[in-house]
Amino acid sequence: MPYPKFPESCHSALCRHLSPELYDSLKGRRTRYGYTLDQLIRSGIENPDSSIGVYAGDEESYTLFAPLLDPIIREYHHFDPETERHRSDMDPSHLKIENPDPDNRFILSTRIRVGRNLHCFPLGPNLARRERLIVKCMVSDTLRELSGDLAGRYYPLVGMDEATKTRLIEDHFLFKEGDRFLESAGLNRDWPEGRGIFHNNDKTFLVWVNEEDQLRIISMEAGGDIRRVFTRLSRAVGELQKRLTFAFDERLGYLTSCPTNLGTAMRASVHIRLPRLAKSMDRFREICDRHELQIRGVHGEHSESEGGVFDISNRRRLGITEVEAVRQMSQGITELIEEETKLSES
Ligand code: ADP
Ligand code: DAR
Repeated sequence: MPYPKFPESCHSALCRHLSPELYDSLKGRRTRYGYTLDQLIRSGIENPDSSIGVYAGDEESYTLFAPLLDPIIREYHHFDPETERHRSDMDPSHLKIENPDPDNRFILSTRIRVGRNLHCFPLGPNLARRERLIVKCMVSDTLRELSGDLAGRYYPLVGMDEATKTRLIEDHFLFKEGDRFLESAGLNRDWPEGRGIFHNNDKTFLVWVNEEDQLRIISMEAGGDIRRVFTRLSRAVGELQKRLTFAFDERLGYLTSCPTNLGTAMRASVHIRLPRLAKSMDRFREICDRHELQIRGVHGEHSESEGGVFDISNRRRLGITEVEAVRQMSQGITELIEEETKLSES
């Protein structure tokens, strides 16, 4: 394939960091699992409106294509993969925070998720059909062994009726389908085979299987008790890693298909109603930028806010521990609530 032609409108990390010279130096490389540069960049080529534009196909992608991936990682995470090492800390006893909204005046719900992929398997973009089914069996068998408040059931997408699927998506439990970025990256191949969702009876602990990552491990509940949500997630991840080995790199932390999720692979978010700040978006964004918070809509990535409700979460995932990222998010939410209160009293 010749050097791609990026349209003028393209502002992705891919088009900013892939020079013709770098393309020529990497285009002949292939990982042990057969993953190539063209596969790595396909999503960003087919979707020139991508923000990043690349997806790794296996652990080796992060070393073999490091001349392209390292600058993208450095820019997004403000972390230098050549000189820094990721640190992980999921110990809830280190998380000294209070509920930023004990009277439930602003925060509707809290959700904290981590992405994980199984060591010794390719990542999603490069998983063969048979490998994806093996991953599904290993993960669903492990989930079936969980007990107590984590006990639940795995629901395969194959055979799930449309009404149930729609309800789970609208209730924010299940992943959306048909994402064009994931499609181009090869993450939707053989859909819906091998995909599904596990959840406990209260739907406060859920696991997505074989979406963008092989596992998205999720703890969520109504209200703003961020510490309780984190504690449940930490306990669940601890149980799973007794039985499963996750792809982990000393420099980059937990490895994921998208480089934006490396490190903790964690997104800690609240759905929060801020109608007055919604009318002062410059001030809203200034507070979020200062606390390195990301603003999403009520249906997650690529969606809009509704009725003054926003999805606010940590933006950084790499070079920061899980405890530090949750603490930073909580501090940012506290300031947003203080500002919303001030605006409502003015
Ligand atoms: P991810 O968080 O896994 O990167 P998305 O941003 O697409 O993926 O969000 C996935 C789903 O989780 C969406 O339905 C979104 O509305 C829901 N969600 C995210 N944060 C919260 C929250 N704090 N409370 C309830 N639902 C949430
Ligand atoms: N849409 C892709 C990925 C951006 C990060 N979000 C993920 N990984 N879900 C893009 O390059 O814009």
